[in-house]
Amino acid sequence: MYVTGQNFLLRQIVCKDLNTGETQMLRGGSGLNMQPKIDGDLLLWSGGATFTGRLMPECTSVFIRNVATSVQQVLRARSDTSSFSHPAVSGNKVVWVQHAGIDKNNPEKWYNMPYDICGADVSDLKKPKYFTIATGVGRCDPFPLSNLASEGDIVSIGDDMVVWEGDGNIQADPCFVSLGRWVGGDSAPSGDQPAPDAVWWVGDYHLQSEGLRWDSRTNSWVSDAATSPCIDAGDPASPLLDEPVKIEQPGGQEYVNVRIDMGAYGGTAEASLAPPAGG
Ligand SMILES: [Ca+2]
Repeated sequence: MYVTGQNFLLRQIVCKDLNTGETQMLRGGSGLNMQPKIDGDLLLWSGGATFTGRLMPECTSVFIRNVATSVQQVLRARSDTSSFSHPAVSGNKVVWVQHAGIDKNNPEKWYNMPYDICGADVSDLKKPKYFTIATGVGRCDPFPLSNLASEGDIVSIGDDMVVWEGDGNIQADPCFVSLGRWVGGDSAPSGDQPAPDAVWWVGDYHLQSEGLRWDSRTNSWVSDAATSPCIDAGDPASPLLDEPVKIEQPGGQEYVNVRIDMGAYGGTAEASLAPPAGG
């Protein structure tokens, strides 16, 4: 019989068959097992991390078990830079939340990091067919140990429909004029680190538009070859704030603002304006 004692963070999955009354205790090989989901004979959960007693981040794996055959395996194995959590299952398809590119020793690469929605067809449990459903759709801590109890569902699946919690960001190239980047430096960079003598060149985060885009260098409205999907894509309930309501250009072309923009210049007098509809 399993006894938790005082180590309330040692968790396992308990599985009770309502027909036989039989109860099983299931683990993924280590101290933390949580977020169980079941459909048919397929049971999913996340965990596998050893909790050391300190409130520090831990990455987790996703486990799968066929409760009829007792075949169990790691569906996605955690690493120091990737964590898999919040599984859900429907039929032979499973989904989960994936955090990639994290660093549990660096808070900036742990807290509130973007997550992907991934999944697999597990018709053959030994040969899952993995797929990615959407990338960078929301943000959360991969495994918020400090707040275990309040961790809610993020993704679910029913038949062939997957639903998830997103954060309102749209998944498209925002078409900034230019991105900030490290430039120069005589010595070779190492890994992701810029050369020690490189300098940060501040980007221009105005949104490109085939309509009107404010050019800070010339202090004038210009047109680009592309139009950012972030123009007029802000909160529909928000007022325009300082965005121009309408601009008429010489020649009679009229640019109308229908909604606040997303991005750094949304709500400002330098917000880009979309090209006229149909033109
Ligand atoms: Ca706008």
